[in-house]
Amino acid sequence: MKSEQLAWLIRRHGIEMTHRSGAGHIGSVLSVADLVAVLYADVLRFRPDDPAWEKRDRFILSKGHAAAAVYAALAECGFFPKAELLSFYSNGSRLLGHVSHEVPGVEFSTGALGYGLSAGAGMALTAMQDGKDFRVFTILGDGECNEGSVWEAAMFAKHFRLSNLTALVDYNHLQSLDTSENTMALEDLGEKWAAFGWNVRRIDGHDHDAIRAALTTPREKADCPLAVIADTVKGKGVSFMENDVLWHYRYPHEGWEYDCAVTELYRSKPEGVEDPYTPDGIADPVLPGPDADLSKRHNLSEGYHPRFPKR
Ligand SMILES: Cc1ncc(C[n+]2csc(CCOP(=O)(O)OP(=O)(O)O)c2C)c(N)n1
Ligand SMILES: [Mg+2]
Repeated sequence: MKSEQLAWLIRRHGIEMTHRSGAGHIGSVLSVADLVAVLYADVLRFRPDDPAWEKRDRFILSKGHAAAAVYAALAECGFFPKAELLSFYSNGSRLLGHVSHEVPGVEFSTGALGYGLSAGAGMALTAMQDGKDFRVFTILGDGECNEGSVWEAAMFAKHFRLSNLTALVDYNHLQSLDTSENTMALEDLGEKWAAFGWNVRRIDGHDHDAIRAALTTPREKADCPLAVIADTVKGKGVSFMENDVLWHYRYPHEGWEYDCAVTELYRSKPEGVEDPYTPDGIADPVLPGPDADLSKRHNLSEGYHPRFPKR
C-alpha cells in the first residue's frame, strides 16, 4: 500500500475509533498520521505473521495517547483483523487507549510521556552490542520534549554512538491544554538536539517524500543518532480540528462534528482506497448550526496560538 493511502486510512480509522468509543486525542492522531504511515509503508522492516521476528525494526510511539494511529497502521498491515479496531478503548479490549504491548506489533507500552526514547535507546544499544542490524525509531510529541528524561536519553544515545536510533518529533506547537510555547517553550528545538550531538533534519511532517528522504538518506555524522523535527499541524486533514487545542481531548460527537469530519476526509480520499465505514460518504451530512463555531467555545482565539498574533 502507498503511504498516502495508509495515512488516509489511519485518519479515517482514527475518526471512527474515537467517535465510537468517546475517546480523545483525535488531534494527536491526525497530527502524526503521515509520519506513522511513511514508517509502516516504506521504512520499517517487519513481518505481520511473525511480530517477534528477530530482525524487525523497532518502533515506539512515545506519545502513546495517539495509540489509535498505531493500531490502525498495524491492522492495515495485517498484524490483527481490522474489525478489532472498533473495540478500541472498550472494556476487555486489548486496544487500550494508550499504546499497549498486548497488541501484536507493539514493542513497548507508552502513555506516560517521556519514556519511549529511553526504551528505544536501550534497544538500539542492545542491537549494537549483539551485532544486530535492526534500527529503532521513536516518535515524540513536542510537549513531551518538556520531560527531562527525553534529554537524558538524548545524551545517552550520543554517548553510545547509537547511529541505529532515530527520534522524530511531531512538532505541532500544541499540548493538551495550551500551546507548547505558553506551557514551556522549547526555543530552538533543532539546536537543542544538535547541541546533544545528534544529526538534525527539519521537514514538513505531512510531506511524504520529505519524511521518506529524512529517514532513508545517509546521515551527515555516521556514528550519531538522528533527530527529525517534523513540522506538523495538530488535527491535520479535518479543517475545523486543525491547530485547535480543543481536539486534544474532544472526540467527534454524533451530528455535524462526525458528519463533517467524515465528509471532509471522504473528499480527500486517494485513488484505490475504500472508506471502510461509509463507503459512499454521508449522503446528507448534518451541518454546523449557528452555535457551532468552535473557535468561540475554547481559548485558542486571537493572540493565543503561535500561528496567530502574540497576546
Ligand atoms: C508523564 C506525563 N505527564 C502528563 C501526561 C498528560 N498528557 C497527555 S497528552 C499530553 C500533551 C502532550 O503533548 P504533545 O507531546 O505535544 O503531543 P501532541 O498530542 O500534541 O501530539 C499530556 C501533558 C502524560 N500522559 N504523561
Ligand atoms: Mg504537540
